Amino acid sequence: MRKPIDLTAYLVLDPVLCKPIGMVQTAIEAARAGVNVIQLRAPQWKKREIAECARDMQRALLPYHVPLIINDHVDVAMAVNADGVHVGQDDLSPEDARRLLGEEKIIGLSVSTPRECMEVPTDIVDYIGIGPVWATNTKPDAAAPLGLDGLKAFVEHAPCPHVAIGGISLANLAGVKATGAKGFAVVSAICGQDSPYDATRALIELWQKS
Ligand code: TZP
Repeated sequence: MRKPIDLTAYLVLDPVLCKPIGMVQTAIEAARAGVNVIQLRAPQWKKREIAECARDMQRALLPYHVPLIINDHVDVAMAVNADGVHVGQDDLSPEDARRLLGEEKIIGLSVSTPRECMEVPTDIVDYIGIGPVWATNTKPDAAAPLGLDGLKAFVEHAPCPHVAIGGISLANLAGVKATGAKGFAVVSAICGQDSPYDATRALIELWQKS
């Protein structure tokens, strides 16, 4: 039996948006403010750079006990002994990721269509990322936005723990919570904000009281 994972507030780090203070400092501030999971996503980086950044981040995150998930690259996750990996529909399959990572690591999978949601291998995947809820500049090539009604339908049929992603901000977070979603994942609502700490606190407090 794998350990349950708290997905309430999930930060996805983006190196471009994090430029002002960097990925590691952004992760520290968000962890200090209470995020439950951090994912390192740097599609424009070489794997060596991702691995180096992941190691720096692991050292920095030690006091906070926040799991670090690597986006896409199972080999990098293995090399740095990350807590898990998040894969998309075109990446290495969850089955292969599980074969490589073993039973203890966290595996997340992105889903954007009802079919993808129905076909989630729930014996292998720990959680799904549902989205994009709204179109977002952070991932212009994302699938068609679901909107709140679409998200609600996914949430009602979600076969395993889940987190909503895509265009989520303070302005629409209460609507996301009202769909019954168990957690929210954000990039630009934290990365690149004047104070990632304050931005994270504000999101978590609003989620808790919505
Ligand atoms: N997957 C679906 S949308 C997205 C990812 C990684 C980006 C979300 O970024 P933002 O800035 O929170 O809209």
